[in-house]
Amino acid sequence: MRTMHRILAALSTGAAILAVTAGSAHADPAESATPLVNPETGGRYAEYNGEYIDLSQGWQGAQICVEQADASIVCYDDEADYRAGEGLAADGPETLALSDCPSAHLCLWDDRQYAGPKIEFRQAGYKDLRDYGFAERANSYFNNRQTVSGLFDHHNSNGTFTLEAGPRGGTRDRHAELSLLREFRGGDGSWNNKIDELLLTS
Ligand SMILES: [Ca+2]
Ligand SMILES: [Ca+2]
Repeated sequence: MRTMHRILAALSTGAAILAVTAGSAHADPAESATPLVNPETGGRYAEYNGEYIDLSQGWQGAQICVEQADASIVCYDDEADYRAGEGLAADGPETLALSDCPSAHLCLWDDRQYAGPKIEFRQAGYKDLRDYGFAERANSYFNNRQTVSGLFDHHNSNGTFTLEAGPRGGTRDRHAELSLLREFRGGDGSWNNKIDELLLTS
């Protein structure tokens, strides 16, 4: 936990962050209709086309995965299925946009400019992206929440890098960035395909 404590200090926005502890946001599996974690891999299960897949072992063709209010994950084949499944209004042909990240969510996209496979988180807490099959994939992000989030790059030769993703409209609002390519990380370059872990604060 020492690394996490340093990260918490680095985020520097006070009690709201310090109140978050690893695992605290998880729903009690006994109260959930869906299994959350594969005990053999630590991977997160997702419901996808009526079956459960372990996201840490690959997305099996899913394009959009969404953390639900009970911390379970649901994945979809495409934008139309996603919008129908999540109760969102149908979108026009211009589907690659910040507006594809709903309010109160932090979204990561595999490609630049909010394109490609996408994962959405809404529950406060740490998210080890390896468990979600999304480590070192993100090239775009949008924190469409009311609180700051942390994006972490752990697995490199220079230790951990931390990028604050401020809430929309705040002083560290990064949502206007076109791509993580433009976000200098220090060390050996940009944040493209580097993020391993998230911290969403409540
Ligand atoms: Ca990528
Ligand atoms: Ca990394």
